Amino acid sequence: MKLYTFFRSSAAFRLRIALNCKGLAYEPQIVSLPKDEHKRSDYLAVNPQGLVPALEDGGKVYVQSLATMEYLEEKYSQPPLLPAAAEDRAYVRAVAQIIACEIHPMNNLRTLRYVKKSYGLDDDGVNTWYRHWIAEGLGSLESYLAGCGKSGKYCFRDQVTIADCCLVPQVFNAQRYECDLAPYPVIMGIFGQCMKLDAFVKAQPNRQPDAA
Ligand SMILES: N[C@@H](CCC(=O)N[C@@H](CS)C(=O)NCC(=O)O)C(=O)O
Repeated sequence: MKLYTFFRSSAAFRLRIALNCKGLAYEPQIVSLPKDEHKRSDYLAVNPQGLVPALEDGGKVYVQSLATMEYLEEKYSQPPLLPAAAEDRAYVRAVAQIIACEIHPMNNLRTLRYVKKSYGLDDDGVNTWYRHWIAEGLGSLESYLAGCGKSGKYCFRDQVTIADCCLVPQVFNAQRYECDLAPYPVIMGIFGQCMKLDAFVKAQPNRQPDAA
């Protein structure tokens, strides 16, 4: 397998965790976002959307991290990253989507570049935008996790799932932007438990070959 990845990409980080959890080896193909390598024609030939990550397996390319994690789950079922019961799967997918569909797009590189350029924001202005959407997104995620009563060591009881693969990179991102994470004890408790696991530790940004 080849993973088109960038060390700071939280969507690529999700896949690195999922691949590690399933014990699947991959060859990293580095696509630098600050150098705009994701917009080069050779990468657009891999992923026409021009976004990282993309996963190549068996000569086929898979894009969109949630869809790709579902692909991995179907093709390489062990250990499972989804619970057995339909209602629990729906909960895990909801947690993953709160992060990947509601929080992450507001704070993506192209969004930050756009608000900076179009509204003449300086770095403080961009950080205010970033922290606003983190506070709103993590606040509602915290309420959802606490209210559902399904979380345990991880987002779903004591089973690592795709929800954790999404939660940990989002917290890394929020830490990078120095967001106040004290209001989210459930999220931070899960984060702490995940970061005791090799699969998560090895996938973190500063352990990647392009992190130098
Ligand atoms: N929904 C996509 C998001 C992919 C995405 O936005 N990746 C970011 C890096 S985390 C990216 O390539 N950004 C480039 C840009 O915004 O220009 C997924 O889950 O794969």
